[in-house]
Amino acid sequence: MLAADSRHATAGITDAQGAPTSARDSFAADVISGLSARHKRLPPKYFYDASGSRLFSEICRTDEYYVARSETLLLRNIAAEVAAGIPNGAALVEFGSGESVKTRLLLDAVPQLSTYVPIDISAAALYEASGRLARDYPQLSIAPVVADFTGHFRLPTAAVRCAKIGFFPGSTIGNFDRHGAVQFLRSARRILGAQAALLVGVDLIKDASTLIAAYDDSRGVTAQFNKNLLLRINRELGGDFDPDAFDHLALWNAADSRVEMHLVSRKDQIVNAAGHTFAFRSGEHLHTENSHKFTVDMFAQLAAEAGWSASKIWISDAPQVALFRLAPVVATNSPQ
Ligand code: AVI
Repeated sequence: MLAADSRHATAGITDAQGAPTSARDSFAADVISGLSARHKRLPPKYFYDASGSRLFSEICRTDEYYVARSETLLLRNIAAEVAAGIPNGAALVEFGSGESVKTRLLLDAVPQLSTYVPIDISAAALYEASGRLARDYPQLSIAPVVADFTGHFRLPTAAVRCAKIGFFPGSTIGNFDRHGAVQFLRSARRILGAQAALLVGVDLIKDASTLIAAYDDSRGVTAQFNKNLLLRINRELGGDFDPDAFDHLALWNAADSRVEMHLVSRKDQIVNAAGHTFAFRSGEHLHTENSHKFTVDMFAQLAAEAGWSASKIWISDAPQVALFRLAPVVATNSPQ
């Protein structure tokens, strides 16, 4: 069933002074500052309009993008073990739930859950997925929250008194920089409370050719996904980008342990967007995404910085990804 207060659980978007801003204004401001910077860049969160989300689902079905496939297989194998550690009446809280596809593996394996709280910025996708889940899991209270899960929001009343299990699959943690990842894990700890656990999907470092192919598939779906950012600027901010005047580039930056995606200008060109004019030199890069990869130790250390310890780590078959179950570190008094 859908929880009674679910339609009200919407967090507003505010600027630094707390004044409400529209999503379009924030997008325009980020495009103007990103394209005016010496090293041009755009935040990857803007990939996910309706076409971008469709393209991302298609990426997950390409032969090369192992991240989603390895994690789904792993989750299927360990679901019963994950379930065993979850108390009766607990709430599952998913950060960035999208279509809640992997969630069903957990919901099927953990009948003792009382509540599911999917959190997503896209209201339409969230309510559609919640409606489908409410039909398929009638015993579960479903309490969706429309919010940017990296910002401030409150959990719905249905979940407040339950023990909470956070769920953050898909290696999305890799799209943050280190500071952003620690901030997110800290805020998840605050939101979930002291009795919580957090299940996080993490992509592991592997050979460069496997990594690069995953972000530059042979059918060109990832290239289309990357260029959709330019088309979105055209659609929503009156831009005149020609996507054919840019090449998609995926590279492995070993020093920073991340796959980077760029769009590379094929010529000197002038582009208009959001009421501003931007000059691109031939060969100039527009940096669109970082996807950080970890060793088990690197991620355990990052989680520790945010007050979590790894209580269990599961690793998939190759190409390897990991699922970490994190538990809050309880502060102990130092010995006298
Ligand atoms: C959503 N995120 C975890 C994906 C990733 O692997 O960084 C986004 C993506 N970008 C290109 N392909 C997939």
